[in-house]
Amino acid sequence: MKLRSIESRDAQSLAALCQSEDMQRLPDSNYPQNAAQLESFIESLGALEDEHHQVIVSSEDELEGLVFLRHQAAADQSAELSVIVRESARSKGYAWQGLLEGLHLAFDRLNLERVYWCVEESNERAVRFFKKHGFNTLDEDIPEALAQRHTGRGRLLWFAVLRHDDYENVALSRKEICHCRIVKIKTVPTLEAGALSFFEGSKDLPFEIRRIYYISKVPEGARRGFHAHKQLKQLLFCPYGSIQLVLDDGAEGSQREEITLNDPSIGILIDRPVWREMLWLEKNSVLVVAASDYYTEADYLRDYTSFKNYIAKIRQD
Ligand code: T46
Repeated sequence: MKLRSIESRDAQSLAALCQSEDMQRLPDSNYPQNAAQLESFIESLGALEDEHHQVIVSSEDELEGLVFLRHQAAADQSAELSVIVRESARSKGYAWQGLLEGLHLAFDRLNLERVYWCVEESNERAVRFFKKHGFNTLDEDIPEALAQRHTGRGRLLWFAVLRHDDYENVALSRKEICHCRIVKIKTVPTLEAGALSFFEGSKDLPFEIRRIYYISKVPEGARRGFHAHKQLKQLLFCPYGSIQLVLDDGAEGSQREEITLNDPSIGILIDRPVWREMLWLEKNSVLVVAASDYYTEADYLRDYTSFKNYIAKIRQD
């Protein structure tokens, strides 16, 4: 996926997005809701060479969402960020990628110092999304002008990111995901010639490596996995691109947890029977796996109910 400027050919798809519940929740978004008005709105953005409004598009240039920065305040170089994705683009990583790209836009292209956004506490899906990605709600008072724009809405949770925050890795500041360790792979930077990452068999991993496999040439949006292993231990990492990994430990009442692998120096050590699903956020991203044993189909649990039963049984024993 990527962000690009809005063009008049987007008017039709944008009109549908503007009528969505998420868009309706935003006060004074300024977006007209029918295609004809949107076309003139888009023309006016083009005339202003506006960069504050961008669409999220798939690698096939299909419109998946909208990112925009509003109410830029000169005093503290801040702005308010909104990310809206169409319903069919949910759970495919577009919202997370859109948020990251929106922050890049704010800090790298528009030179802002601080970006705010808020969600209604009752919007459980959105609250879960930000918490899951490691963003903490703001404790400090938010600027008066900002708060005033949202008066009349339900109780709001505010978030803020500063220019120098490590927002890309905010999710990686967690130590584990679904009880599986997030591992820092040793990485040696080379001046203007990239970086070299390595791990050494019995020194860096709690198992002997018997097999290495990698998954490549996957189109954007494709999903793989949907299974767990009974015994196999693995280190998963993404040396190129961006892949979302979803893990589920099968325990009663537990939540599925997600992490975006987009940093060659980060690995996930899966050393227990955990259900896994992988979503390719960018085409051609590569997933590499170092495994503790040879390939054997008998170690797979490829049916979710069998996996849950298996977990219930080992907990009982
Ligand atoms: C895992 C996730 C992260 C082999 O013949 N040898 C191998 O070493 C592997 C891994 C697979 N295969 C065969 C089995 C299937 O016929 O390759 C085919 C595709 O495997 P699968 O559908 O299991 O691929 P993914 O991407 O769903 O899962 C893979 C691993 O299989 C799995 O262990 O944890 O990556």
